[in-house]
Amino acid sequence: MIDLYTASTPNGWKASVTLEELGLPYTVHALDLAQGEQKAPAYLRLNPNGRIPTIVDRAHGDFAVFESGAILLYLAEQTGRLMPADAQGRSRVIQWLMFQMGGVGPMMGQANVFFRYFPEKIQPAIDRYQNESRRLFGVLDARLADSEWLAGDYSVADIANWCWVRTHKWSGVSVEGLPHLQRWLDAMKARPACQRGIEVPARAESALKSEQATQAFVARAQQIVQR
Ligand SMILES: N[C@@H](CCC(=O)N[C@@H](CS)C(=O)NCC(=O)O)C(=O)O
Repeated sequence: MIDLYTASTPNGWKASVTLEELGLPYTVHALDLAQGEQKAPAYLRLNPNGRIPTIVDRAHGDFAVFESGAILLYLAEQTGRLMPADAQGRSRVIQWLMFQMGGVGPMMGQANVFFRYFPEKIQPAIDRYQNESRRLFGVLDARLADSEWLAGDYSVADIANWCWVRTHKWSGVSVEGLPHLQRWLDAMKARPACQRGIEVPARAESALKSEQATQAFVARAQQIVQR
């Protein structure tokens, strides 16, 4: 049995979508990020970075894994699924996973901070992170022009990238003119495990639904960013 400590965010969904794809039983522990539950001493013993997600593998001596990319690799390696076993196939998956961890996630995350959460609108910072996110979308689009999935067969690399790219409107970054990325976004969205995974720990209300919903979401996010 796996314990999953998470919240309704792209990094959290990466873990829950992977667990859903693998059909592994898991217990969800929802953390209230605005209340700072991720900084509680007991949680910091599992995740020294004080962020979500974290898993604890109860079947293997309560082994804790933090960092979403490391969680996806651990689950893939434990099950022998969502990543090939040969060195080159593994490397291909890890390359596109690292592309998300070092590029798509941080750039979209900072686009969110400067476009949505910072009270001051610093236009060069907004432009920098939105443009860089869009450039990375172009890299994904070019890859997906040649390949159905990012790294050969469907893998944790697709899951990691999708959980971020699907939130592109919140970051203010368009996917217009990127037909292969759009095709892949649609294919990912159609997968039942992806649909279930993004409802963990709870179905997230769309922050884009109304001005009121947007403001409420931003207010909570500001509490986290300013902590
Ligand atoms: N590199 C980490 C990033 C995790 C991360 O930034 N998680 C965010 C939610 S998406 C978080 O916990 N934020 C709370 C905070 O900053 O205190 C990972 O991939 O696991």
